Amino acid sequence: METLKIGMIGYKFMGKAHSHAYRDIPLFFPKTIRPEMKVICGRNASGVAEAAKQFGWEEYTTDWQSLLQRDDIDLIDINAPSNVHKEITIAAAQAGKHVFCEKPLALTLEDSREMLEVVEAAGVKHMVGFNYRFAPAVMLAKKLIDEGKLGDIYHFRAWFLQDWLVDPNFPLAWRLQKDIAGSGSHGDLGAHLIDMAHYLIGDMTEVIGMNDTFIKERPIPTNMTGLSATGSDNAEKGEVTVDDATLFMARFANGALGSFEATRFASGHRCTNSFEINGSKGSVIFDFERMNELQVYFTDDRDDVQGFRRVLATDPAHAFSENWWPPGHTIGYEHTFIHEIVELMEAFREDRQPVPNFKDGVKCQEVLEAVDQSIEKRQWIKISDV
Ligand code: SOE
Repeated sequence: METLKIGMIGYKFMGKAHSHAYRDIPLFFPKTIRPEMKVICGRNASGVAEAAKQFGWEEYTTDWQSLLQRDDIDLIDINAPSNVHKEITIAAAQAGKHVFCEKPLALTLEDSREMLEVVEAAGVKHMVGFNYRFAPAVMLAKKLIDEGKLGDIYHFRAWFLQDWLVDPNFPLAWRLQKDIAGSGSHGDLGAHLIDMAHYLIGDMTEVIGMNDTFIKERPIPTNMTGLSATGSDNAEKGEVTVDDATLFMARFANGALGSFEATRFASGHRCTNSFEINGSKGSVIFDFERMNELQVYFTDDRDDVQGFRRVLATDPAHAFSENWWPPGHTIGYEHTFIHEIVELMEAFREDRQPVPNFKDGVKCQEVLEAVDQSIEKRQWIKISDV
């Protein structure tokens, strides 16, 4: 197989990120399978037509069902809002298409489990879009942990802070409606932290959380919306049905303790997606806003140079970096998607499932659900009980 023919559903923020990745792969990763940008699909004919032209798709359509029936499509990329993930995934897998779906996989744990069952029964490849794993500095943290360089892991603390909802007049976007988004900061931002924890530390055994919705009603949008939408003075308001912030604590199977904070109300933080890991032999700190760097500390460094050092993860020794620029020439947000889709292409070349796949999506959803149950019941919840 030399090429993979893509049909993509959704054309906004993630649609652009994925399209950009498909375009860049032949240029920077010529040895992997080449994605063919066949058809882009969306509900609004003029919007999707414009996106097709701008992003470089061969064709566009507004009919996702007919897209799934085409013989010249191998994989369906779903980056439309979360409430349509399940229906499209199931129909795509049953039509024999491989599926790449944005996170969170589904509105509920139950739905995500059903999606996993269907893709497994259909024997197709499946991937879920946790892109931050693919920052080379994060992959360096993973390597150090796997090599035992940090020793026994005691702490994983993670925080994903944004501030785009601080303005009470920010409109009631789809991301604030439970029936479309599933949850708020929890599923949107917390899901990334949970996946990062699974990738770096391993399984969690139990969790306890708390959340709040600080602004309970917002103006109904008249014409929107992206994250950059500004305040609306529409007098008509609607109820916010998701969490604005969710915090939780966790125990990991390996004995480590975890703390997680996801919020859209951290004034001044645009996209602070960070973690710190402390082990018996050292620590690492990652901050997405400085995504090329990993702060590294080793307990056995000489006494007179003890302290965190800044490692720039852009050398050929770092994951994916040989395909980019000379050392020190940094990469950005869009590269996490390129690396993620290279992994998807490599899975086809090597005939295996990509990672992270729907099993990882379900594992994430289990923790999301356990945290929600713990908030409702005001008690610790075991992951094995959800
Ligand atoms: C919005 O909060 C958002 O774009 C998320 O939906 C993404 O998953 C995250 O990567 C950045 O923030």
